[in-house]
Amino acid sequence: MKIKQAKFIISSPNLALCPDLNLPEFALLGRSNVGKSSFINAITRNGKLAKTSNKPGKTRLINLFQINEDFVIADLPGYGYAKVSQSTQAEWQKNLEQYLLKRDALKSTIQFIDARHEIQKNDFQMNDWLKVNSVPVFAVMTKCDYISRNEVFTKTKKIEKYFDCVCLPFSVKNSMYNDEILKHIESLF
Ligand SMILES: Nc1nc2c(ncn2[C@@H]2O[C@H](COP(=O)(O)OP(=O)(O)OP(=O)(O)O)[C@@H](O)[C@H]2O)c(=O)[nH]1
Ligand SMILES: [Mg+2]
Repeated sequence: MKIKQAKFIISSPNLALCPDLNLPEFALLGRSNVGKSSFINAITRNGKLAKTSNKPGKTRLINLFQINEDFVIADLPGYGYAKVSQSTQAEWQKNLEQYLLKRDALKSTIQFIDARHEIQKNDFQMNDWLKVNSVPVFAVMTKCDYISRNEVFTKTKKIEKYFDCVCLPFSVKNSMYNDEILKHIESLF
């Protein structure tokens, strides 16, 4: 698949305010700062589409982006960001769970893991929650520019084993990873 057009649709605080777009949807999950929003900009080759930041906690809402007339990406706030109040965190968790459990168009979640770090406790918790609730997931190991080619191979295999799902490598610095990920997304339409 070639990405010819990518557009921002809406920022929504909850499922009820997400419009029906009648396209397969993929939601990005992962720790704050792992590179979810950067992924959207890299695959669409539009550095300004999704807001990124080197400070965690940039993405606060469910941000929907439409790719061609083919699919939708939902950029979600990252987990593990402690700087918001407990009540804000609880509210967001409720909204997120509702979105993940009830969004009819959702074909799969994509769980992002930083290539530099081991899988963290909250990554496992998120992955377990998805499995328990039968929400489909595959993994993307991002920031692969920080590690060697050998490590890319061994680390993706390790994530596949731990999460029992496909794990594909990615880096915003190297477009050679894009095609495999887009091909996998397309196979899930
Ligand atoms: N070297 C490198 N840096 C990356 C890569 N992907 C993202 N980054 C950097 O990581 C930082 C965080 O990226 P974001 O895309 O804002 O992270 P996020 O997961 O959307 O974060 P939240 O919105 O807080 O959940 C930014 O400084 C990016 O430039 C990558 O593949 N390689
Ligand atoms: Mg973000």
